[in-house]
Amino acid sequence: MTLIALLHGPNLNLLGQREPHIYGTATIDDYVAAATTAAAAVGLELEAFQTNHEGALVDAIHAARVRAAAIIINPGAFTHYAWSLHDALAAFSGPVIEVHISNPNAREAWRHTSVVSPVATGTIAGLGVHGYELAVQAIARRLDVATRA
Ligand code: CA2
Repeated sequence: MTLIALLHGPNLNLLGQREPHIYGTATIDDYVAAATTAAAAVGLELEAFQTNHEGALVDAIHAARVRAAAIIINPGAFTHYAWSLHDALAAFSGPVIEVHISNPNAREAWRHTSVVSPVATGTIAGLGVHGYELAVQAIARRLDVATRA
């Protein structure tokens, strides 16, 4: 079965526990469950991983190169400065969708830069759980297009 790697960066394990005015009340398990359901609906498998460590996220991207057809990544605050993620994602050949729960562009200026966006197929921000479902659907569409081409 075709696998999507869903990768989460730092502090996202705290979702639902603090800052509900920004991130809502859904937990990371709720996000993973919604994405898994959306993936199953289009015949895709999804494997989720969360870490607070930059190197572990780089390792997970490398592992995805041989296991996964696509990546959905919410790099958390690494989004804004972790060039190691940029380089690792650049070495991944399938679709990469960058997702954010909030809309970083509507927040502090330091969140307006993403070092991940230049190597992402697309970015979805500000739509919470729905954004993760859309990311899965975008990947399904891209992979379909790739097989027909
Ligand atoms: O909106 C997003 O998904 C972000 O990637 C979330 C990151 C933030 O640094 C990015 O600018 C945008 C932060 C995640 C922190 O999540 C928490 C959740 C609950 C309590 C504390 C932090």
